[in-house]
Amino acid sequence: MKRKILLMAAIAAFAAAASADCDLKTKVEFTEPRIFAPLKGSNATGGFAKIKNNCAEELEFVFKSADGFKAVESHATVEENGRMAMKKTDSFKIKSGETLELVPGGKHLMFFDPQTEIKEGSEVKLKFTFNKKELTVPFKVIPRVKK
Ligand SMILES: [Cu+2]
Repeated sequence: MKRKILLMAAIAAFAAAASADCDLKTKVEFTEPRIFAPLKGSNATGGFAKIKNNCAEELEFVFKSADGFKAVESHATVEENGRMAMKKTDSFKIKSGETLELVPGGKHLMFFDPQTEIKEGSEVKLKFTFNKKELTVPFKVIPRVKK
């Protein structure tokens, strides 16, 4: 009987270690989180940032939603038949200690159908999940062409 209890304790300890909670707010570092202000007449725009994973484990992140936009997607840019094309992806993965760069012409976030005017200089709140835990990050709206 005693042995069984010890075994169960060991399993519980292992389970706790496997889902070791990383504090996303302090361990996931966003540098220059930004969105291009949508051009007039366009219903889509892009978002970019550098995202560093300071957690001990690999993080898989999913872009869930953005305030003021009807829909969002994560995209990678791939070459197809000599042309660069955007491809939807369900998530991005960042290894421990590594930085993912979301840049124009590379991996990026996409926003569709703004429901309100997305003004330059304002902030849009983006919701992500990192290993299924939610994190909200404000992204700054900037002009598409840097003045
Ligand atoms: Cu795209």
